[in-house]
Amino acid sequence: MSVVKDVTLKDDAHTEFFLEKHADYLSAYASQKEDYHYIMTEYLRLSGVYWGLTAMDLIGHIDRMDKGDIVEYLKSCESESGGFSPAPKHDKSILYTLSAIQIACIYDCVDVIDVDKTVAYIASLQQEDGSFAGDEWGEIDTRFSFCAVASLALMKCLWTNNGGVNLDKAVDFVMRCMNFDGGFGCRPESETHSGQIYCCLGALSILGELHRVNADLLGWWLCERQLPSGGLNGRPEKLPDVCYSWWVLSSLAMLGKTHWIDNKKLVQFILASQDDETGGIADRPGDMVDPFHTLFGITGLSLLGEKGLKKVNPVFCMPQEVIDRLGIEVQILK
Ligand code: GRG
Ligand code: ZN
Repeated sequence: MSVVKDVTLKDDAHTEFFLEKHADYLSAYASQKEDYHYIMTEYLRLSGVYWGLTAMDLIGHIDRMDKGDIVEYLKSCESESGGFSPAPKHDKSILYTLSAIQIACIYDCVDVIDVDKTVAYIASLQQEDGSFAGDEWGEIDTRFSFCAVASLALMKCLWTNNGGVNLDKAVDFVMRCMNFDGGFGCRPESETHSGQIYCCLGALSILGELHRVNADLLGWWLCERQLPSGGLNGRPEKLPDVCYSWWVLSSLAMLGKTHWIDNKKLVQFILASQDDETGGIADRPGDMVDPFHTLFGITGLSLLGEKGLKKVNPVFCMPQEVIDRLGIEVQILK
């Protein structure tokens, strides 16, 4: 028997968007470097910087972030042989390499990155079957296929000067991770998960191969992620979580099917997950806020057309104006 796990929104749940409070929360988070939570999350710092910066840009407050400080930090994470770590003296990985490139693109300063070495690092992670390892330890995951393709595209090195990356094989591997339900997992024969769907559709969209998916079957699976509370879960029988307002909704956006879910109810769920005292957005109403769910609540609201927010690109999870400035086109199904 399948059980629907869900939450109930309170009658007095928040219904307005606390834009200024979120700006205060994100700018304080970036400056309170002695804070316990900040210190404990060092192992993912560079992605944390990308989450905060993107959220601040989308709500029109990027000027409150310290560009000099951020670019200097980014440089301190760059490896001699190419690639980025989350923090100095940590291991480099393709995850933080993408975050570094996203930050540099938002600040229009890709020239601070050693592009040739970064491309060589990414190319060195591709395997014979077209998949990508995340780092020198060799774990394979479709997340890393997305990171590789998105990083090359943002550096304008996807189609030429890509260090020998085999794009056909990269597509073949992603397609081998497609399941009977139309969704994608982290490796061939792995269970479908919304986060991996975002990564696989994103990679296929950048590579212009999105027409290979079964859009109706996958669209149906994705809209079944909406629960009576309006929130989305990442897999059947799981609780709703604000971050799936990004992983699921951006996937529907790539398939041209955001109208297949109840947009109004999803907006209500995201707004109910805000903290009106501290600012920030949590995974679900009443939980502790964090920068990750704050970004994906904001990007979800942006895809839903919430007023006062810049448009987010559904593939790169960056302001659309940045993608336009770079002259990058992604494939979106009609
Ligand atoms: C540029 C936005 C962006 C991303 C870069 C790293 C990456 C590429 C994508 C990650 C995709 C992913 C796997 C997202 C899911 C994250 C998540 C909430 C995982 C938790 O999964 P479970 O199964 O939790 O532990 P549930 O919600 O199923 O209970
Ligand atoms: Zn989450």
